[in-house]
Formats: sequence, C-alpha cells, structure tokens
Amino acid sequence: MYENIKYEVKDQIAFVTVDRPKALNALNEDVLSELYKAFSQFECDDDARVAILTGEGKAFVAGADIAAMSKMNALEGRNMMILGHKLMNYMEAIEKPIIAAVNGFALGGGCELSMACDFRLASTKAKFGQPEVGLGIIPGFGGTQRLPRLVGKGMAKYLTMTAEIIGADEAYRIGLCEKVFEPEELLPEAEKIAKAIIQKAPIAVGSAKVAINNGYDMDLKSASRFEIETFTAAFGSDDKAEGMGAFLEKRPAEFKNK
Ligand code: DAK
Repeated sequence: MYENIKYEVKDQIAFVTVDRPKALNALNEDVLSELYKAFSQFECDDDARVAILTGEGKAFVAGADIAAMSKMNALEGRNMMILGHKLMNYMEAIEKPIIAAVNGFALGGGCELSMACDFRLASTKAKFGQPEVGLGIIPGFGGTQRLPRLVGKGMAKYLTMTAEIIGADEAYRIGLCEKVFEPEELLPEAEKIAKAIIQKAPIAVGSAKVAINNGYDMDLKSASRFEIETFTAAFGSDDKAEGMGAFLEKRPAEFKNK
C-alpha cells in the first residue's frame, strides 16, 4: 500500500516511519501523499490512539527533495507547497496526538514536519535546522509561522537567516523539542509516553489538542470562549463521569471514548 513510508499499529499506537533512507527521507510528492493517507488511516482507526512519526536510518527527514524541486517550475512548486501545507494542517487538526520521534536530521521540510506534530522527542543524534536560505528559498511548509510560535520571533529569525543546524540539546534549550534521549532509548521512550497518554481519557486528550491548537492563534478573549466550548464537550462525556467516579472510588479509570 505504501512505498515510501511504513505504517503499523501496535498496542493502539500507530507507528508512521518515513522510509526513503537513500535520500535521507527527503519529502517529494509521493512521500507527502503517502503521509497524508497514513494519517487519514490513523484518524479513522478507533484502535489507534496515538501516532509516533519517525524516520528510517540516520535522518528523520532531511528536507524537501532538492533534486525534485530543482526541476520544478513555479506552478509545480506551488502544487507541492499546497500538498505540504494540507498535510501539516491536517496533522494539527486530527483530534489525536501525533508525537515526533526525531532520530536524526530534521532539516527544512523535515523540521517543519516535526513542528506540525504535537510535540517533539529527540535523540541525542538529532539535528534541527531551516537551511533553505542557502538554497535560495525560504521555508515553504509553514516554517516561517510554526518556528516563531515555538521558539519566539528572534530565535526563529536567527535560525532561518543563519541556516544554522543545531543539535538536540540546543533544540531542547530553545523549546524546539520537549525531551532528549539516547538514540536507542528514543522509540521505547516515545512508546512509554504514548502509552501514558493512552491511559488518559481520549476525548479529553483530543479536546486539549483542539483547544491549544485553535486557541493559540486567537486573541485571549476569543480563545477563552473557545476553551469554554471545548471544555463543555469533554465535561459532558461519559469519560468525565468515569474519571471522576474512579477518583472518588479510589480505583483506576476505564475510559470508553464516549
Ligand atoms: N533532498 C534530496 N536528496 C537529499 C536531501 C534532500 N533534502 N538530503 C540528502 N539527500 C541525499 C543526498 O543527495 C545523498 O544522495 P546520493 O548522493 O547518495 O544519491 C543522500 O541523500 C545522502 O546524503 P549525504 O551524502 O549528503 O549525507 P551526509 O551525511 O554527508 O549529509 C546532510 C547529510 C543532511 C547534512 C546533507 O545531506 C544535506 O545537507 N542535505 C540537505 C539538507 C537541506 O538543505 N535540507 C533542506 C532542504 S530545503 C516548498 C516547500 C518546502 C520547501 C521548499 C519549497 N515549496 C513546495 C515550494 C522546503 C525546502 C527544504 O526542505
């Protein structure tokens, strides 16, 4: 079904792996389309509660495919840009968590792809950067927008204008990743974190993502209003009755996603 990615669901976790190691998992139209399909599969599968996105080999994703882009005219470039934005906006809209497990190079479009995930776990071998200006372009998959939202305007401009590639510790320091692990620990730790989320109420977890992602771009008053509505949906769920009942009865909650 897929040629450039792997998709596997195990213990309610969807593992999405970009699998094009000979080009350091660079994103071309096929990879972008397959990722879109994989995340649609994840969204519709009630047995998959959390996705972990990673890369095969020494890269997470080393960027958009430079060889493919070098041959594109402006219209073809625009089409690819639409596809990339569609994918990354879609990942943010899915009401289930998507974790980036950044195993290696996350450059250009790869850094942008990781930023469309809900949070980033990095291996000590991870390298982040937006090197586009060295290629005569600027970030084209939302990097000029998501990077400042994560690390602040000044740092986003610094990274984008200098094209500096930073390691995991610096990425952690500036808020571009949330945790750093030894390479062999990255996926097991990502799995542990996914399992911890799976123990929580699914509607509440999904609603938290919706509230944070949508409210972030609103003014505080509108965002507060939006939180009230999102909160109310979770408050009316059976899982709220179960979660609070379980606390009062001093037993573990058994959430039903209702
Ligand atoms: N695209 C295509 N091939 C790539 C690639 C990439 N981004 N990155 C690596 N490769 C290929 C290399 O060409 C090489 O292929 P062969 O020569 O073996 O055939 C193979 O992967 C292994 O790479 P290296 O031999 O270079 O490996 P090293 O370990 O020596 O170096 C590296 C690793 C990551 C430092 C180096 O490969 C590198 O600098 N790669 C390019 C990184 C980069 O500049 N990435 C940003 C790309 S620009 C847009 C939307 C979005 C974007 C643009 C436009 N619109 C739709 C218009 C986004 C742009 C970008 O992401």
